[in-house]
Amino acid sequence: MNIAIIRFIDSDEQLRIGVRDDNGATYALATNSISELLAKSLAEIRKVIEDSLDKKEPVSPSRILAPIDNLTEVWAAGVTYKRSRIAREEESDHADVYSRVYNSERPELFFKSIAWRVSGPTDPIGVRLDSAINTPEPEIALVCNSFQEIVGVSICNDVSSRSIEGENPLYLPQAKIYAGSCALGPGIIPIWMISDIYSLSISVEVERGGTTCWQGTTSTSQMHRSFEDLVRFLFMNMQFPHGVFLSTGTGVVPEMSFNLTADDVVTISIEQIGHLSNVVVPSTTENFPALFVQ
Ligand code: DO4
Ligand code: MG
Repeated sequence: MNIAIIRFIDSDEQLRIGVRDDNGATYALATNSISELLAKSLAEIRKVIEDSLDKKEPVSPSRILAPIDNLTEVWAAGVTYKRSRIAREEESDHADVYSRVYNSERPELFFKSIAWRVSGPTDPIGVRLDSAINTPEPEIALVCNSFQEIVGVSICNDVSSRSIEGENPLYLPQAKIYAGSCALGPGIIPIWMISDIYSLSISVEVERGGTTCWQGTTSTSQMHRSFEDLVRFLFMNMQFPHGVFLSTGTGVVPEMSFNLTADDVVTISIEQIGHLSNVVVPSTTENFPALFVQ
């Protein structure tokens, strides 16, 4: 049996944390938040989940939210796959920056989002109005607790502006952080449920006007670095008392002529983890009102 930790609104409009099984049944989890769970050790988290599966207190989600809350952060790694290195070299006048980081011991790690800005599986994702080339980035996200342990995995869409980053690598925060640029979900799969984290297929499909306009596939076997090493660098000289999501980089990048646009639907599928689908809208305040309330 596979299970996912989910954050949701129930039929009484209450925000809850639960565990959903393969059959779609959801049971209440004895925690008030994802951040409270991620403050615990892996052994404690496993016990909370197993106790809830023993008790089987059924709950009825009416809306699934992004599986992140409170002070838990999202960070991301870049240029961890050869395809990403080649794509950055194509889009940038500073190609050597990317080949140097690809071959260095120290990885590229960047801040991606605070929890309240993250889109969940029923929210839209955004494209910047001042960006000529936008792209989805399908990535496996490691979910780490406060003890630097990888306790689970999820799906992250590291939506990005290729043209803004390509213009100047110092524009990276603007290319990566804006309303609707980070989607996570649908849930967190506990790490002990994953059989081999280094051989999971990752695919992405963009649907436009009812037909597929771009798709791509890779596998975590193509990663140029180890997940443990990315986590080690992230926690070096920094604590995450409420846990952290670390998105591990994309191995699928479209050709330069592709531009993600409003009304496209992006679906990312990762083996053993699930599917994350989001509709694309312009990245305006009006389009992301829900993200301003936790
Ligand atoms: O170097 C810029 C970011 C690259 C990135 O986000 C990725 O490789 O996934
Ligand atoms: Mg990325």
